[in-house]
Amino acid sequence: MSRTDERYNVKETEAKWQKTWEDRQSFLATEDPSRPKYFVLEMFPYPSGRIHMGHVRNYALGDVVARYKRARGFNVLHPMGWDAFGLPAENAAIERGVHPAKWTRENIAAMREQLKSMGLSYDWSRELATCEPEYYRHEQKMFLDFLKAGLVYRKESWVNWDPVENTVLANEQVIDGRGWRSGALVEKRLLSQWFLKITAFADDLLDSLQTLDRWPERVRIMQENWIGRSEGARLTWNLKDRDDSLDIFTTRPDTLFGAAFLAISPNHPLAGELAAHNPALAEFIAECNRMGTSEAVVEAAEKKGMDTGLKAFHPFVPGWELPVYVANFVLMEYGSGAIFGCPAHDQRDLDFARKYGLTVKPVVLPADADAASFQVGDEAYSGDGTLFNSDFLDGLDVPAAKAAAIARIEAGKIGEKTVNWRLRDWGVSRQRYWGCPIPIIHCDTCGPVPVPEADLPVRLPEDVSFDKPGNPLDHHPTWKNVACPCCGKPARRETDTFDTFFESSWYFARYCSPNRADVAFDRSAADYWMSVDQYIGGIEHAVLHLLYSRFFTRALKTCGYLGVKEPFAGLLTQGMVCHETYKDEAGAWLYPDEVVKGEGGGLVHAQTGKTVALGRSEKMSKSKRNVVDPAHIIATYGADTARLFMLSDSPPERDLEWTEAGIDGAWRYVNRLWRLTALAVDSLPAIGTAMPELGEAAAKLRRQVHKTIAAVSDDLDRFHFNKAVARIRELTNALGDFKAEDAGDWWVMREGLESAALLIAPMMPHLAEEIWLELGHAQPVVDTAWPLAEAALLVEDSVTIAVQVNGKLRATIALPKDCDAKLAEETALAQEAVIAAMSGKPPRKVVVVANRIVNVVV
Ligand code: ANZ
Ligand code: ZN
Repeated sequence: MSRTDERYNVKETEAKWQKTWEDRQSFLATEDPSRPKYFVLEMFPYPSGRIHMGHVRNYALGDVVARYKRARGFNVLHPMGWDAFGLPAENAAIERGVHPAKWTRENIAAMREQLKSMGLSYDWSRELATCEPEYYRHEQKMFLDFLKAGLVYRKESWVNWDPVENTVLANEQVIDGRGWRSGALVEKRLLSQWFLKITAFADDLLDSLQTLDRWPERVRIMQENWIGRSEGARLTWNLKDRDDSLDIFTTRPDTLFGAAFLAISPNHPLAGELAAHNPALAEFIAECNRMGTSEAVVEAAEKKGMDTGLKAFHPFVPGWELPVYVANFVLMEYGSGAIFGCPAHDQRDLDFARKYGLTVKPVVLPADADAASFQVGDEAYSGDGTLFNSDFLDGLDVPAAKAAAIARIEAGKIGEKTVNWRLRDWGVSRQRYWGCPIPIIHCDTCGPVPVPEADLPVRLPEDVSFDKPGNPLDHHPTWKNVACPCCGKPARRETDTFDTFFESSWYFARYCSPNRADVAFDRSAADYWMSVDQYIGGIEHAVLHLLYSRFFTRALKTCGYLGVKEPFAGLLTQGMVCHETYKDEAGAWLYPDEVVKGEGGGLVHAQTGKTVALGRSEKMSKSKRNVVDPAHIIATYGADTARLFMLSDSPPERDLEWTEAGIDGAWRYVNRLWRLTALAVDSLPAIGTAMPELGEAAAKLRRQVHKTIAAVSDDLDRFHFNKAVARIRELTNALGDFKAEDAGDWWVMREGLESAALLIAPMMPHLAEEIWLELGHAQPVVDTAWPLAEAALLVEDSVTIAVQVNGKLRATIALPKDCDAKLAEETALAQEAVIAAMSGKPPRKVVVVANRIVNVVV
């Protein structure tokens, strides 16, 4: 068979190289202080059972970075693991009777094989699964250390209760008033919970965002908003006919003369007290609580209130009484759970005032408005301006008026300047089985007692049943019954487990020494590897996971575990993988492989032939069936093709449109590059052959080769993977079009093919290895350095000039056109042939004729 007919055998080739890398332990990482380190990490997956295209994209991106940095001489750590606790495992147990541990471990095994088939350069010896006691024992210890350090406390608090999942949800797990997984309307309940004091680091979490200059601006802004620092004032209002007062928080003390009412949260203690004698108010409060009082719910809901009948005295104007309402939009968890409302300058207050017939008195005059006629209609005015209708504040601008009002408040000792944070402490208790047990024992005499360190880990019992609703740990017959570590009397274990964000808040550091049983991290290993140099994952984790990890790293530093406070120095948030959607005539979603092109060119159902409606492209999701299974793609076209397509079509942070044509194009490229090599290889000069004289076309091609090397390196440094791929494809086309005739041509062909193999290796590592081997190299690409571009070849106008030693031609060199004499002289004297001709003597004279010749006299 001639080589032209040979085909690239993807399956065999990819399996062969995966085995080679494994046998050679190519990706095993060890600390080596003599080399610069590079820790690249992709967000670890939840072991749902199968990888999806989002995973493929995420891990392909990470692998390019890892392999590229490796080739550039970095000591790379690139690990993988499993975020293995969580609800789906329990749901599987409830629905299918399979134990969460078994379900999870089987899923991990299946997904590990899938990941291995992608040829990812992971150090598998560092694999971890968070559901194993070898992992979670360390976080139990961390929790106890945080407790000692004052970073943990227990508090009765209102929680979001998901009536379907039977569990507490974090605020951020409530989306538009519904549970993030169940979609059920969330209710309020009062429970005793463990909290981590993330607010203790609020200032630093905010300020340090400035230092994260390799994070996307957008993510930093999201974090900033989530932390939500507000400068304002706390102010006390005296209540009429009561020996009592009300504290409010405001960011606009300048608008105090425009106040129309006070409002307290339905969960404010005063509201509760009044409701005890006021059934209508009690009913109103109950209604608010049914609706939920989280920010998201409140934002969406109609603003409602009820007059309590109480009056409050304005702090600056003797005798001015304002009504006090209970209002559904005032959150108990923010500020002091009470506000003053200024309808003219706050939209919510305005809507409220219109509804309940309260006065709307503007006190800030916009620059172009007239004081006599300015009015507020349906829209509150929240901009800048000059104060009016405001006594001692009249004539001041907003910032000055804020300062003046605060000065007066502080002078009168009725309040002070304060800073308020939107950030709340992190409630970590979950009434769930498949999570890390909270290492606490409850004793009727001693209260909550930490489990002694010697008794860690508190293992999750595996003999549990899921036939009753609620927490299996709670109804396990024996597990929770233990003696109190303090007094020895019968006591009960805490049956709550940690929020699963707990595990993902420190896993990155565990990778530094994942097999140490005695400690969470080997300190010197952590000092060597941390922080993660490049973290890659979905934008959906832009707030919580990243914020919790930043907090955890600080808490671990406080407790002496780690030396750094920022876990992730660089962050890349990748876009989604999208696909067209299809519906049949009945409106049911169809899978892409159920749809074909009909005779008329329109889309039809593959079996029934009936018309199919094409919908817009959306994120691949099971619910819309617009998914393509990566396993199928890899089995058909190989991992390299899938990886190449993932990288080539759009920049990583943007959404990617999955198309049949795109994957086809990638597949054809794989074959083209392979065939190009196979056809050329017999004509190529041996490895290491000195460069012969080059004709014009060869010199030109060579310049393209080196320009490609430089540009691709630059692209990869900036994560412009799609551009890098496009450039390598251009080079491949140029090599394919090149008609090699003489020795110089073939020499450049070799250089071009070798460069293409090395440059494409981070994206298509298997094909690169195969080509490299075909080109005669004994040492695989994984152990070969990144190619370097010759500077002189990067300039568009380069000239080839002669170098003579004592009048005899010894070499030709490529130089930028019109370059300075010094570069010409240095380059000439560095040529091996020139050095040889000089036989160790120093040059007596060097004459450079620009763009023509370098004459060396010895
Ligand atoms: C009077 C006022 C006048 C306000 C005005 C705003 C505009 P941020 O920026 O988010 O901190 N507020 C205070 N506590 C609240 C609570 N527990 N629930 C709901 N709203 C609350 O917002 C601070 C502003 O939100 C405060 O300033 C207060 O209304 C309201 F023209 O006070 B302001
Ligand atoms: Zn006790």
